[in-house]
Parts: sequence; structure tokens; C-alpha cells
Amino acid sequence: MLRAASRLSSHRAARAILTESSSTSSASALLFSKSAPLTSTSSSTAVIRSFSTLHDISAVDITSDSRIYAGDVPLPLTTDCTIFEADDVPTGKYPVFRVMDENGVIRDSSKGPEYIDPNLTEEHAVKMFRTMARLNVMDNIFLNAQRQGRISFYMSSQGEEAVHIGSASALDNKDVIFAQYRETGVLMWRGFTMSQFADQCFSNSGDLGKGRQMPVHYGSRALNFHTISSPLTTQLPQAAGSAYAMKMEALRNGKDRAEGVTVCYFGDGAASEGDFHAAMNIAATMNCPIIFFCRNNGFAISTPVADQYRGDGIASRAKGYGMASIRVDGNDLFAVNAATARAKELALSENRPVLIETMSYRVGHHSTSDDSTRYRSTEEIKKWDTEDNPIDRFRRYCETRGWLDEETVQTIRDEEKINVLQALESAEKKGPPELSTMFDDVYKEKTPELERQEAKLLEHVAKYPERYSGPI
Ligand SMILES: Cc1ncc(C[n+]2csc(CCOP(=O)(O)OP(=O)(O)O)c2C)c(N)n1
Ligand SMILES: [Mg+2]
Repeated sequence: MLRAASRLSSHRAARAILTESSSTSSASALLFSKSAPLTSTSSSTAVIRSFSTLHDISAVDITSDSRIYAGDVPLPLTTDCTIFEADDVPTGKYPVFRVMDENGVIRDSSKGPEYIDPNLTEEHAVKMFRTMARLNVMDNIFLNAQRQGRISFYMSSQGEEAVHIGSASALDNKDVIFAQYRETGVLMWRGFTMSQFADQCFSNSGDLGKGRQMPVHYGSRALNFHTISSPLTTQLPQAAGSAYAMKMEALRNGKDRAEGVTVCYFGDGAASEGDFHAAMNIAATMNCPIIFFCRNNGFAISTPVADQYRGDGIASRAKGYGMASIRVDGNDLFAVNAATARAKELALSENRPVLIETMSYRVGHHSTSDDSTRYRSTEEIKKWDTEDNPIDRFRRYCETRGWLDEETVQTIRDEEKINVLQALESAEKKGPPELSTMFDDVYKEKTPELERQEAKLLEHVAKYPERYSGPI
């Protein structure tokens, strides 16, 4: 049924999307002009404020200020990339590690290599920018494709691009990824092609999953990216097990560290599930080399984090498990990158888990089944998108280095747009996977029951050929 639903492809709207998506300028303009309608008239909520009274944060280096993140609570900012040990956590609120401010200005240029890689090249920086831009362009075009009935469902990552690219660029493909669903940029950074994304969303014959999953439930064995599953938090205990297995394999081979770290992404909402506790505890007690990576974007669909927890977010929970942890500004690519690199080294060299909590804001709707203006104001969304846009923040940094300018940014976005549109058009033309593939891969070898079901289905289709089309 999912296959059928995903194959709503007709060429009726193909031209419309081509025209509609071809005239955007800045990142935020694209975000806003192309996101689903934002029509609420509810009152404005000021999200970004300045606070003069700080919490007790004596354990860390606080430079100047604090700011409001998810949950409307002021959090102190720090320029120290400190991963706190469980028995040495900060008093008061966990600080938020930040390298750049909203304008892309480096907060403390005296900081060392764990702050910004001194060997960062123009080529690498532009690649990171281009990947964030590609993700953003893809999101907007795929969202439109869903609105036109060409794909059945979509989930975008608007506002969280730096979380994806900042963390993915600190890892390599030997590191094993367990994702939730809003981590498309991580897979993109690893090399998943635009055609692979499009084929998956169209459930066509090119889809690695043979059309048996909802759109955006990507997976790639080649890229060490486990296939996404919808039930929240299932990936956490699985990831703990994966990290444990990788450690044991290394030990069996006479090595003291695993080939790669396991990174398990999840949302603030997923952290409310019981599996979160099970995974954290087993990873801590079994000394698993894993990064638990919580994307705190302020919402679990319509539930704001204020209704999700009473403690200090997610990072503070690490103490209870005897686990190291750090909270990071998720709109700051450099901070996410530095924290992930540090956490990876700690997890692998000392065989233990680390919890990262990135603070950002879900600018898009939860999914194409959601209208977020029913539970938050358009002003709030706009404020985040325009005043603290992760792509713009990094772009401004690159501009001050002379690595990007308006023209280059526009060229990059135009190129990416063409790339996305071509992949979409070509995915739409591909036929569905063969019907009989739906029985593959459940077990290594088909069980007699599955064989019986397959035979019955084929017999049925053969009996009513006028009612079915597509390859068998
Ligand atoms: C076990 C389970 N309960 C409920 C849902 C429905 N559901 C899907 S996404 C979601 C919100 C998750 O929020 P969060 O973890 O913060 O991730 P985000 O969408 O913000 O990226 C919910 C409740 C589900 N998929 N699985
Ligand atoms: Mg969330």
C-alpha cells in the first residue's frame, strides 16, 4: 500500500515545480518563500533575548551573555568545548558551547584547534556550505513535490542543517550511524546521491529499500547508515548494541579501540521514551564507544519541550547514568563539529559513551502531515529563520574569509536546484520495483509461509491482469 501511495507520480505538475523553484535568492528567502504556508495570526513570541542575570555557572568560562533556546529558558554561553564528566558537571544550567555568534563572528579568536581547525581550507568550507545549501534546496523542492501529489510524504530539516553537516564532517564512513528521520544531511555528507534520495521518496525500482518504506526512511549499507524506522527511539538500544559489538570485535582482534564510533541521533521527544533510559544505562554500564546525539529542536510534533521535561534539557541527564556530556549551539557548524570530534575521540580512546545535546529550532513543519502554525506563531518561526539561520551564519563566516560572496552563493544554489530537479524528474520516470521483491530480505531465506503468500499473490495478479500494472 505504501508503494502505491508513494507512486502518485504523474507528470501533471512537473513543469509547475520547475518554474516555481527557479527564482530564489538568499537561504532565508528560499526557506520562507518555499516552506509550507505560514498563515497563523497568533501573537509574536520573542525567542532571542539578552539576559543580564546569569545562572550560577562558575564551573565554566562564560564570556559575556546567555540566550534563550528551546523551552524558553535562558542558557549561559561558553567558548569552552568542555565535555563534562558525570562527577564534575556545572552547577546551575548546562552552558551552551558556541564558536560563532549569529553573525558568523568568532567569539574567541585566541582558542586552539578544538575550536576551529587551523587547517580548514576554503575547499572544505565551501563543500560544507554547498551541502547545507543542497539539503535546503532539496527540502524545499521535495516539499513542493509532496504538495503536488507527486510523493506521498516528506520531512524537512530546515533550521537544523548545521547540526547535520557539523557533526557528519567530524566523522568518517567507518563510524556507524543510527538516525531518527531528520538527519538527511548526515547521509548526504556521506555521499548518498540526489538520485538515491529521490528514488527512495518515489519508492521506485532504483530505491535501495525496494519501495517498502515510507519516504525519508533512508538507509545505506555502503555508507554505514542503518535504515530509519518510524517507531521513536528504537534506534537507541540497537545503537548501544552495535557499539558494544564493535568494541568486542576490536578486543577479539587484539585492538584496544573499535574501528569506528557509533553515533545515534534522536530528538528531544524521543528522549521521553523508555528505550532512552534502557539504551543510556546499558551503554554506560557496558562501556560502549557511542555518541548519543540529541537534536533538541524545541518540539516533538506539537509538544514543546516545556511540556516534555522539567529538568535542564537532555544533557543534564548524563550525570545520572555516569556518562560524559556536552551541550552545543546547534546553529553553529563549528561548535557542533568540534564537540563531535572531541566526543568521538573520547568514546573511542576510553571505550565509553558521550551524550551531546544540540540546541536549535525546527523551522519547518514536523512533516507534510503537520501545520505547525496551529501551535506556534509565524513570528516565532520567522524570527529564528531570519535572526539565527545556521546556513546564513556559516555563509557570513565564509564571506569574511573571502571564500564566498553573493554571486558564488547564488551559483551554488542554482546548480543544486538543477541537480535536485533532474533527480526528481528522473525518479518519477522510473517504474516501481518488481512486485515479488516485497517478500525479499525479511528472512535470509524465505519461510514456507512467505513462499505461500508470494505464490498466492502472483496467482491473484495473473488472474486479474486488467487490474494490475507494473513489473511482477
Ligand atoms: C513510539 C512512537 N510514539 C509516537 C510516535 C509519533 N511521533 C512521530 S515523530 C514524533 C515526535 C518526535 O519528536 P522529536 O524526537 O523531538 O524529533 P523531531 O521530530 O523534533 O525531529 C512523534 C511523537 C512514533 N513515531 N513512535
Ligand atoms: Mg524535537
